[in-house]
Amino acid sequence: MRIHFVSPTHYERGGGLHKTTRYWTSALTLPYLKAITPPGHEVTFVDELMHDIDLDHECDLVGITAMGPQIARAYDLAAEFKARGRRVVMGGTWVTLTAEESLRHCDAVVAGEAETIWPELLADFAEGRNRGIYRAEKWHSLERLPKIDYESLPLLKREAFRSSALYRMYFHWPVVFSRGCPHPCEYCAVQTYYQRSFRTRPVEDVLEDLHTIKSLGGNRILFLDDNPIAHPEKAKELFRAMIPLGLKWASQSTINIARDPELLDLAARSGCVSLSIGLESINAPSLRSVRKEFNQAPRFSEDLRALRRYGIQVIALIMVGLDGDTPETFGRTLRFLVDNKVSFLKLFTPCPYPGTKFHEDMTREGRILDGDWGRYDYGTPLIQPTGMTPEQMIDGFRQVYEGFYSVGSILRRFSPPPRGQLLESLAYVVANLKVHRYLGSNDDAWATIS
Ligand code: B12
Ligand code: SF4
Repeated sequence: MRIHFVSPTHYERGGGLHKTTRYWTSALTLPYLKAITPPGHEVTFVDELMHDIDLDHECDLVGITAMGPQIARAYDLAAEFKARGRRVVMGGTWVTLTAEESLRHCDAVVAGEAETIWPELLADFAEGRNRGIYRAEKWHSLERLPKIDYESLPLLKREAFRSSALYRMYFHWPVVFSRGCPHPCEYCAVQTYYQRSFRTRPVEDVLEDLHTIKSLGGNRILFLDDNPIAHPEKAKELFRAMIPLGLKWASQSTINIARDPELLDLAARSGCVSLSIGLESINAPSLRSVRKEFNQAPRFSEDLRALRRYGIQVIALIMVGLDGDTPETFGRTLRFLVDNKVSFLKLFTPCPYPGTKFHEDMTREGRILDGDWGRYDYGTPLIQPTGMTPEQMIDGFRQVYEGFYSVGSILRRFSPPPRGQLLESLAYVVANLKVHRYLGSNDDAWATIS
């Protein structure tokens, strides 16, 4: 069969498609789906963030992935392809958690990990059969995962990578070490999708990927993991093995990385330069309201100091408008972020992703304000907050962003820069100034910083 994989972009508020000409990393879902497709099929793929989709592309089967607000575009694309006589299959986090709904938009849904079930679906389709929902019944061991062709990453600009030192510093090569997360945060689609399971790949398999990337000239890595340190001893084994490679890497992580001195030391020595950390709230009751109390807000300042001592830049992820927050929380949050010299900030209004406990609770309590999946982005009031009005939530959201990315705040947060990472700090100052300029000139840009 001729299979065409598609990763859609999301709609902007005015209805246009969000596009970019440059992106700092690339998901590897599409080349990975190609790698796990059994031999004998012809596979092509396209990521709409940077490339246009040809709805008349000659193929027998279209496979669509989607995350977050991309789902609205994904459903529209599925309808377009179906109208042109193509069979459409969808997969990924969102459709896994809404399999019945998603099936109304396409011919079949792959729910869960595709490794075991995708060959079965293809065999069925080749024989003219279709079970509709193909649910993976077990987790893959993650041992000896098929290799992707790193040169085919959909968002990698190969020519720019060869010719521009700046682009080489900017582009982060994606690598997966683990899947899942054992924590119970109720809003989180990851723990829901993985049912709080957690697995790591064998360290030698990850090293093979890292060597491949090095051989292509890459030295900046982005771990696509949600919480690579969930098994600290496994993470230590990886970090120890990475030290001789001399790479720089970034990842998401829980704040627990700052609370294990050996882990933090190994992370820094293996090249960790920045971490996106879900602090979520500086308010203990707000953390409790979504079962993220393991974060222990009162320890944040000490934790951030520990990370700073190693020169690790922190990208703070914060939710505003949780139960427990009031209008007064915004000012305190901003002061905390500036006083603790956080390098970069992503704010989120609470998002009730379908399938999560949070969505279930908000539905039961009649608090969902918007059912348009295309608005399930970072900055739309999607739930009725308890300690403020939705308008106050959005005003506070803007107020924190405006204050955080003001020139005064940027100066305060980067002077002095963390020890030993001058170049990284400079890159972050530039990124901060870019956001400052962008927010100043785009009224509706607040929901799209990524
Ligand atoms: C890397 C990543 C990103 C990157 C790169 C994305 C890119 N397009 O380049 C960045 C940081 C940019 C990003 C952005 C966003 N992301 Co993101 N991202 C991830 C992350 C951490 C890993 C995804 C990944 O590549 N995994 C590795 C691949 C191999 O696995 P996979 O994609 O799951 O695919 C497997 C199966 O799902 C299945 N499958 C997937 N698609 C398909 C399609 C078909 C046809 C088939 C057969 C099978 C199949 O097969 C694969 C093999 O088993 C996930 C968390 C997670 N662990 O899933 C979040 C995640 C997918 N992101 C999410 C979200 C919400 C976003 C954002 C809206 C912002 C945010 N809150 O983080 C934006 C949206 C971007 C946009 N423009 O709309 C949510 C999605 C929630 C949901 N219910 O949809 C997740 C689950 C994180 C979370 N905490 O909730 N993201
Ligand atoms: S720690 Fe992060 S990835 Fe894990 S369940 Fe909580 S929000 Fe999800």
